[in-house]
Amino acid sequence: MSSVLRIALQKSGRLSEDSYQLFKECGIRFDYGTGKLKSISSNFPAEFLFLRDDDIPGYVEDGVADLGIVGENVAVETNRQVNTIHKLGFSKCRLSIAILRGNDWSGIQDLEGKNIATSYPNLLGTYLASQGVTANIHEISGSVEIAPSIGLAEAVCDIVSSGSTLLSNGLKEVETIFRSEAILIARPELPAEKQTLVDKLLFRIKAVQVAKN
Ligand code: PRT
Ligand code: ZN
Repeated sequence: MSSVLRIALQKSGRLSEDSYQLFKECGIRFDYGTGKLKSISSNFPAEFLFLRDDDIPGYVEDGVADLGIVGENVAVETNRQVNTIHKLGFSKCRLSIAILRGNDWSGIQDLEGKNIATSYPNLLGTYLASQGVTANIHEISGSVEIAPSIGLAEAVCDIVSSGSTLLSNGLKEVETIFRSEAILIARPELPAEKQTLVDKLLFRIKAVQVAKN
């Protein structure tokens, strides 16, 4: 049986449109957006799986998918054994610490012993440890920005893009701890015939990127 690459993409969110567009520009056709959870390409040996972004690194590690597209922030936070094979240049953002606008800031040591709300406890924990700061990390899955104004935490650590969400929640960005963009990840130890397909795909992706620059 000939090989088919299984590629996991975010079903619906900030990575989806650019991910779908990338394959389109690579000349790889498949249907999406009809509520389907998977789709076979009509002109390339690939099958696409549409998933929540947080689940993608795990599926790739387990070999359920051979490749996936996720934000670097999610790839690092989930800490799965996957290989980053290419940076894709879209969905750029940063993970930053923010505090109430009216509060003073003299540096990361201000957070010693404080409460910080985040959906990225691993990335934040690693950063604080590297700075020699001990703080209480409160993991929350959404609406992190509201935590300081309701007294849950003195600071947040969240994804920032334009900065308008921080602004509208009365917060100011004081420290960037991680910069992210969409990346293509692969499962370790791809069989040779799948690796050939990955090489073909990468060749096309690079050509698309060169054409855009
Ligand atoms: O449903 P699913 O779990 O698949 O999606 P999700 O809601 O977890 O993720 P999604 O679609 O919001 O984001 C997917 C990826 O896009 C993230 O993991 C990042 O790598 C990247 N990305 C780029 C962003 C943003 N920009 C972004 N602005 N992810 C989130 N945001 C959020 C942020 O959390 C905050 O609430 O947007 C708000 C801040 O935006 P600004 O422009 O107001 O600063
Ligand atoms: Zn998610």
